Amino acid sequence: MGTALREDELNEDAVRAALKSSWLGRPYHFVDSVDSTNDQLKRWAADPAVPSGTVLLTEHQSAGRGRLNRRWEAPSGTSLLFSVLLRPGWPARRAVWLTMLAGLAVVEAIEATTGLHPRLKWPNDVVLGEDQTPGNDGGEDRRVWRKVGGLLLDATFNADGRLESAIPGIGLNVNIPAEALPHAFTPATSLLVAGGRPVPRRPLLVALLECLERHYDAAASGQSPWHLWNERLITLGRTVQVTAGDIGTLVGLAEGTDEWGQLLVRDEAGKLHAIAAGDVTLRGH
Ligand code: BT5
Repeated sequence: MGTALREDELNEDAVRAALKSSWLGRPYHFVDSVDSTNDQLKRWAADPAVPSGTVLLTEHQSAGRGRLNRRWEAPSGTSLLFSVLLRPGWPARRAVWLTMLAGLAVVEAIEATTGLHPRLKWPNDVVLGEDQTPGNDGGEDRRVWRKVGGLLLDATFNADGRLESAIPGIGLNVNIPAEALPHAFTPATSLLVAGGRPVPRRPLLVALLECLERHYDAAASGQSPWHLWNERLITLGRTVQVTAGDIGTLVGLAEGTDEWGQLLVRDEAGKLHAIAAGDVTLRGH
C-alpha cells in the first residue's frame, strides 16, 4: 500500500498522533457517517461543556449542506468533511472573520501539502484555476475557475450582541475522480483531478487545523484577517453578475471588498453596492 493510502486514515488515533495544535482539534471526533457535521456540532454546542476547538469529521454525510439549504455532495471516503466549534465571544459583526479564517486555512494547507495554488471566490468558495488553452500562461483572465471546496458558517449570538458560537464547516474535494464529481453550476474539481495524483488526506487535515488555529489566535487578539483574505480573492477588478436575496441580480465591476467582507460592485449607472451575501459569476474574459 502506498504512502498516499497509508496517510489517508482520519480516525481519532491517527489524527491525534499527528496534530500539533494546542487547542483546535482537541477534542477531535471521527464518525463514519452523520447527517451533516455542522448540524451535529450545532446539537453538541448546546451543551456548554463541549469546548471551543472541538472538531467533528466524517467520511459520509446523508444531508451535507451548502448555503440556503443547498446540498453538498461527496462520495464516501474521498473528501475532507468536517466542522469546528468555536466560542469566540467577539462582537457580532466579526462573524464574517470566521469565514475568512477558514478560507485562508484551506488555501494555505492545500499550498503547503500539494503545491497547488487555490484561490477564494467570494464569498465562500475555494477554487482552482485551469488555463483554457494549453500552453497559455496569460494570467487570471484566461482561466476557468473550478470549485474544489466550500465553506459554510453557522453562528449564534447572545443577548448582548456577541458571537456565542460559530461553526465553520468545510467540504474539500480531495480524491474525487473526475467521473464522480458532482454536476454543479460552478464546475467542480478535486485535488486529485487538478494535480493528477491522489493526495493523502491526513497531512492536509492536520495542516488545515494548525493554520486555522494560528489565524484564529491572531484574530482573537484583534487582528483582522481581511487583508490576507482579500489578497486571495479572484473576483476583484472583474465584471461580475451577483445574485442576492435583497437586490435580485446585478451586473457590475467588482471593485473590491470592505473590511467586513462585503463585495463592492459598481453598477452600469455608477452606483456602488455593498453586498454581504450572494452568488457571483464572472462575466467575460
Ligand atoms: C458551500 O455552499 O459551498 C458550502 C459547502 C459546505 C460543505 C461542508 S461539508 C462539512 C460541513 N457540513 C455540512 O453539512 N456542510 C459543511 P454553496 O456556496 O451554497 O454551494 C453549494 C453548491 O455547490 C451546490 O448547490 C452544488 O451546486 C455545489 N456542490 C455540491 N457539492 C459539491 C462538491 N463536492 N464540489 C463542488 N461543488 C459542489
